[in-house]
Amino acid sequence: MWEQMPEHVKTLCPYCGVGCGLIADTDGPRLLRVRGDPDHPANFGKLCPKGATVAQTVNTPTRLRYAMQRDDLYDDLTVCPPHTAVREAARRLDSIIQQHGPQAVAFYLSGQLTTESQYLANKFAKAYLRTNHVDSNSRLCMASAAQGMKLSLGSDGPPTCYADIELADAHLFVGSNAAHCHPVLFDRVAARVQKGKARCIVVDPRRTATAEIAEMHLAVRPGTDLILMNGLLRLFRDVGKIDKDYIADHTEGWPELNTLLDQYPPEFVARTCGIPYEQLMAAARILIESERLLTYWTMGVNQTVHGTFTSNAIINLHLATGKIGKPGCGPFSLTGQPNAMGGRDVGYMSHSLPGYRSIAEPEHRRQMEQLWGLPAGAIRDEIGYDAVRLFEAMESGEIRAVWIIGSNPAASMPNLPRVRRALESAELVIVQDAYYPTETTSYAHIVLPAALNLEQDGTFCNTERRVTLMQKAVPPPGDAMPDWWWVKQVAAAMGFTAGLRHENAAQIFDEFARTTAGRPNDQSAMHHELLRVKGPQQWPYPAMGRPSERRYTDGKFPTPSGKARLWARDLGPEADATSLEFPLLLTTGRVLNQWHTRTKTGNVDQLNKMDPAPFIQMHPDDARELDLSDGDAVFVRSRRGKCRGTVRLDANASPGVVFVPIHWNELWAPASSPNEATTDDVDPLSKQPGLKCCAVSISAVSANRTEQLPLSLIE
Ligand SMILES: Nc1nc2c(c(=O)[nH]1)N[C@H]1C(S)=C(S)[C@@H](COP(=O)(O)OP(=O)(O)OC[C@H]3O[C@@H](n4cnc5c(=O)[nH]c(N)nc54)[C@H](O)[C@@H]3O)O[C@H]1N2
Ligand SMILES: Nc1nc2c(c(=O)[nH]1)N[C@H]1C(S)=C(S)[C@@H](COP(=O)(O)OP(=O)(O)OC[C@H]3O[C@@H](n4cnc5c(=O)[nH]c(N)nc54)[C@H](O)[C@@H]3O)O[C@H]1N2
Ligand code: SF4
Ligand SMILES: [Mo]
Repeated sequence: MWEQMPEHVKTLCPYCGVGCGLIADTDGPRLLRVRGDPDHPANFGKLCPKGATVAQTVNTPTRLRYAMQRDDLYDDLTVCPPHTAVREAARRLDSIIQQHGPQAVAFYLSGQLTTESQYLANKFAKAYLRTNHVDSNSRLCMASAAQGMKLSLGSDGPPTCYADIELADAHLFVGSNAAHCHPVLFDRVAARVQKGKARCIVVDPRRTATAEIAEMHLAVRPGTDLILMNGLLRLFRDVGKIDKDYIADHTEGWPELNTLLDQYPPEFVARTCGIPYEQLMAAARILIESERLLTYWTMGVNQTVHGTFTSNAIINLHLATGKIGKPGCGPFSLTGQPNAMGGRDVGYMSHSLPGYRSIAEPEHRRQMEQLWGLPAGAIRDEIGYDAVRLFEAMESGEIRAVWIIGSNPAASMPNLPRVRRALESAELVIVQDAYYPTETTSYAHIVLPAALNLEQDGTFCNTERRVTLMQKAVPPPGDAMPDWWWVKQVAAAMGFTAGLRHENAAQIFDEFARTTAGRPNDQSAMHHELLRVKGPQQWPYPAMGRPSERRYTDGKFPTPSGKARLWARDLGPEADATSLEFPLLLTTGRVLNQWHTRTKTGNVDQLNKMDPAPFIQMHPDDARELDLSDGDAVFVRSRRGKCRGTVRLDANASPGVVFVPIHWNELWAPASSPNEATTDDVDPLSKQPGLKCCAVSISAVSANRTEQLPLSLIE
């Protein structure tokens, strides 16, 4: 018997952090199509091609419908009833904990899960199992921006809102290809620029679709954005366009920063960033002339080994010019995944706890112990492992079990040769996913089928801190269940029931919301019923006080002094420097019509027609030097590994920089994942790996004939 469900259900797009509202049209049990929700303040009915085709990703032959298990990786996975999978997961986790302690167990979570699932998994691990090795794919994505905002402003979470887009008269994009990655948001910017109401500058080594609409494109050398941001602020200062009152009243650290800026004269900046001097000066003029500036930044900044420093430098520009906390102004970190904001709210990183609390702070641990009804000292005081260290510790045998929920690390982590060794050496790998197979299920001992966001109630929080209730539109297929449900079942089978008795997502949300009371991300007055009746709401949404769409409007910051911090950030050494052997830089990223490892978009014909195949984007000058032509098969080699691909000549690339999209990995294009080559060197402050920049060499496959021969013939 089918559950009776309404036929037009309000939910959300499962893809990017713009967080567009969807209406799912069903005939009861089946999803017929999705439309943009005209009432949702993120999109007012608009959708990009990915959002518009979500219905085709829900009921595919590749959906994971049943649990599976095997004793070891030499066996085949066999289908089993849910209770068997739960019992096996519990038994094997228990046995590892008995022998090696709880810290031999790790969780790897995702910004694509509901806040409720993120919260419960994090609580189970940190409060009951007592392991802080809980990290997430946000470490590869938002860690540097989050850390940058925390250090500069006292709190993670962007201060701006979408309504600022129409109020700004200048838009600066640093390392963001928003035209492809945040399309509905970018359309609002493009509309303003095209009407001549706002100016736009794009900083990206490649001439992207975002750069196409901009008045100015600065093709920076990868990894030099910090120098550029310091250089720009220096030019503001030199023409007296800083806000001395704002600096004095609301910030600390100006004298040190002021001194540092002396080291960033425009000649040096232009030369080091690889941009013409006149362009730098013209860009500075546009920004200096603007009254209301929004600076968007994403992976071109975050995924570098100094992403936190660059985030600080971006925020410096806004603080020193007083362009923050005012309409149409502010540093605007764009969130990648649909609910990475929710994940950060619940503290699903190895250093954090719910309500923007830190494991490292004794008072924060004490507060969470109280909220969770735990004895004092129950939460471990040592910070858990970040994603890169987590897989390193798996390789060395320190971490023996990992439960991966909603991510595909065997494709998306840097330095895949190491990640594969790590997964192979783990005693227990539990993979909870909505699709099968994935690159990561190859390493799974237990596979648990997850419901998609359209198949459950729950919340996502988008880039502008807006929480939307998603209502269940259709039932999940087979034995698939919401992610939190699997966590609760395994916990119960291990004997942890107190504290994990939640019957539904609404109850989990209520408990989570209480943990935010009085915190910078206060949403303690929110609950599912309120979101159902009043629609999506932004935090802060406190029980006491007023909600607000913009933060820091009073110039007060959640730091001990109440002031924001200006940081004097100087560039350290390059992580993976070019050399004679590896003379080119590899950068990686996205295309408009594919999503990450393609478990969803790979099923959609319309999308695959528009972005059909992987490629290696290369400037014609580089190709000429290497005697390569369009369509040639090549190897990309780095100090860690190599991948193969097909050259696409493109004058929009920067000379010396090749770009490979991240979407085609082992399942779709064997031996072609750029992550075979990328570096797992991390930003020391955020532990985010420098996925955007590594030194490589390129050579024609035909010039490497020996590599195609069996080893026995070569020797
Ligand atoms: N279509 C689509 N949209 C998505 C996603 C997707 O998979 N597909 N994923 C979502 C997620 S999780 C994320 S995190 C976002 C990512 O959104 P973006 O960060 O906009 O996307 P990327 O393509 O990873 O990188 C953006 C740009 O950074 C540039 N870049 C590389 N190195 C540097 C550098 O050193 N400096 C500068 N200034 N730029 C550099 C690249 O050339 C690229 O154009 O997209 C979200 N939206
Ligand atoms: N070289 C390079 N590598 C990168 C990046 C880059 O720019 N360059 N970007 C990094 C960034 S920013 C990100 S965010 C990561 C993304 O990397 P991943 O997180 O690995 O990417 P996805 O393919 O989105 O993986 C999500 C997995 O969860 C499954 N899934 C979807 N919905 C659900 C659900 O509701 N529940 C469960 N349990 N599973 C679900 C999907 O089928 C898929 O297998 O990649 C990172 N890796
Ligand atoms: S812009 Fe992002 S949230 Fe909106 S429809 Fe496209 S992928 Fe979905
Ligand atoms: Mo991301």
